Amino acid sequence: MQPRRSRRLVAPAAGLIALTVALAACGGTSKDDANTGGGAPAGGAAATANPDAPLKTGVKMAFLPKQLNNPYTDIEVSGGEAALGELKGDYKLVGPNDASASSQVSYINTLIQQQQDVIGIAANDPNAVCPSLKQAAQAGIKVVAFDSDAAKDCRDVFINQATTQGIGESLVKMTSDLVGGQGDIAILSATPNATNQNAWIEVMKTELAKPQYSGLKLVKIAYGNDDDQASFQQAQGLLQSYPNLKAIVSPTTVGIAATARYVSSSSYKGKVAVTGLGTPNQMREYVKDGTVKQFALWNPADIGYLAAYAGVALASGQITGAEGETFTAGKLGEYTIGKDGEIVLGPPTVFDANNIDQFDF
Ligand code: RAM
Repeated sequence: MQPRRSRRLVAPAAGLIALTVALAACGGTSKDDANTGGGAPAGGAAATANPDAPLKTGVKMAFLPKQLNNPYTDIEVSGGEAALGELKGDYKLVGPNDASASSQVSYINTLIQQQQDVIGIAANDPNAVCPSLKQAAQAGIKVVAFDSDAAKDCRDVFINQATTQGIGESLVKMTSDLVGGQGDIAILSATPNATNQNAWIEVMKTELAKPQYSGLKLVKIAYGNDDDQASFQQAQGLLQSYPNLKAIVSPTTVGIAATARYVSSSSYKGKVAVTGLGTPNQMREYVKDGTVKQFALWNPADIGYLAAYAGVALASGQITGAEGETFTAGKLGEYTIGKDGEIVLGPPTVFDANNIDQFDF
């Protein structure tokens, strides 16, 4: 469930808090549907790993992120490109401009026709992509889910940025700390079908039910669809509809940046807390102007990097996706595959005014 040795994703810095790595839990609104496949890897159910197999060169790996017009995506796939450069593989990037449930299906079908060796996918919906991913597996293509999981029987491994439990816990704790444990809060999420956001929100709901958070009331979960304008409008709508709102927590880099932009130029600045998951470069100005006190993330480039190493290890027969298998991911070191093919990158980092200038992504 955890990497063999835990490490920070970014250089340690004063005031930086490494969040607790806890048990991982996958799932979300569609999790019951998504998990019915028995957990067999898409293409490797009967295969046996050969840990001594040399890594192949020339592996063709295509990255299919949630959407292309998202700065987070650009950072993620840059790590994949760097890793495939190190591995002498063949990097490709394709993807839709929106993160709607079925927007990735036609891309998967094209990648099958192109006979890619590995597809790396951040699934916009755990199930909508499944039939195509199964066809890819039948064609001998390895499937690495990263960032946002596909249903477990439709991929070989899942690169999780941090444990789902740890991310959900940290989102609630940051929010509670910012509002002194009291008041109405709202979540501004990505799309309603996103596997990763839905899994984090489930953990948040469980956390909010605990006695230490009894002063917090979740009044609304809104969806900005990982679209900047839609997220901006949703933030505005939340603040108008819920006059007692004390915080908006947005577990998406698009949502938190749009919320911070709205709040920073409104009368809510300094009165309503904004937190969630954001990139330091997008959030810097809102931390500097006092709109945002703290937020969290991991280094997205490391997700793409780890996904590429996992993909080439799969294509080389070094791993099959079974629990307990190990492989080395270049500069990130050795990883052990956890339950249900999950590979956890490492703990996220909390950013604030003291440390944000030490990060550039
Ligand atoms: C957005 C996407 C992505 C998520 C980050 C935190 O960029 O929804 O899937 O991991 O936010």
